[in-house]
Amino acid sequence: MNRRFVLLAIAGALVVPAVYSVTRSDPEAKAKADGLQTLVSDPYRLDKIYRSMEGPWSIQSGIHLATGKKSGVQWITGLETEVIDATAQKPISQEFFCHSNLTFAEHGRTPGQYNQQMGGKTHLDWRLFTLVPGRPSIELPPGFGVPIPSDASLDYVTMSLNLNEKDQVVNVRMRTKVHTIAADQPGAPTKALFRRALYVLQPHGVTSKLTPACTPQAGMHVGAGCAELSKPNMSGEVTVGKPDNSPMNHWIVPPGHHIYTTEITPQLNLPFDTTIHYATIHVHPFARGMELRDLTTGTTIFRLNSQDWPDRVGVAYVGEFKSIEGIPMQRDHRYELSAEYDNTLDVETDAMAILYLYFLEKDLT
Ligand SMILES: [Cu+2]
Repeated sequence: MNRRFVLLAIAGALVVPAVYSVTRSDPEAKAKADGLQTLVSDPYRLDKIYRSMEGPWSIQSGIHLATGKKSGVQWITGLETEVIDATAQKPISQEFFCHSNLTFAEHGRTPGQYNQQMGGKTHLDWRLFTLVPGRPSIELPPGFGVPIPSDASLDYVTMSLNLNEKDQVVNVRMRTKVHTIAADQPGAPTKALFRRALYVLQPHGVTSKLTPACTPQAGMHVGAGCAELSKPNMSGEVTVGKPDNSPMNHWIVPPGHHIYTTEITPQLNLPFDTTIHYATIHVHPFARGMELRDLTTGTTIFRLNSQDWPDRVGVAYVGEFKSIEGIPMQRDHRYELSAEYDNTLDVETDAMAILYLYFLEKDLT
């Protein structure tokens, strides 16, 4: 597979520029040829307060990123979503963004089948990219990408929310640019990444008083929630089940300052020793940041901060980690994830803390 990629890349570099300039006709084709695919969602009418997972949402389904079928592999190198006015289609306040998910199409092949199609050398799961409040775009480091079969069918789910605006109706859409390139194009990545989501878990989850939560319910689309599941079990597999005593990824934060910590070694379940090249987090309002620690060496790997809007409820910014060199993660080390919350209200609030990591595929690079 490795050698084939290189050959394709070389062949592409020689042939493509000539063909390139002739085949660009309509703007959509041009955008695709330039490595961008733009998706505009249905309009969402925000006429009252909509909390996380309560806002209007939609699915754009059956998306195909590849312009031709020649290459066999299509890379995704980044994703950006912008909240725009529904009519004028100009950017407006990003506070109305709940989350978005780029996934394999729900009724298409399974991630296992896609991995097989990629020669059994990839570790793709349903989700390719998730964007969350404070992180409206992800751009992987130069030379890195997530490879998928070029005939893959994708779904894109976007959801809005409204935590503040009570006095006027706001009509929004989500406009998304997928950064994508065929493996045979010049400048295509050579280093493949796979994604993992790791959760801080707490013994007592959110009860009915704060649900519907920011978590998918059974029967919902695979891309519907900002978390993959309400209950990641300790083997690292995912289930959406009846409430029991398992720790939950959505919990209550009393007033005051709190640190929540979970050992994530079982969730991580790495296929091999590898390196982290991109990371970002999902948290709820009143979070201050998350930290990943190596328990075996007793060192902090990184801390990613979170900032709320200064004048309204909501997460305005979350940090990211990006590196070409990468940070080693070892299969036989133990790791811990923690989240810091500072609830400045005099009532309870709710919390989640998810770390999204992109790891180097060993057998594809
Ligand atoms: Cu959430």
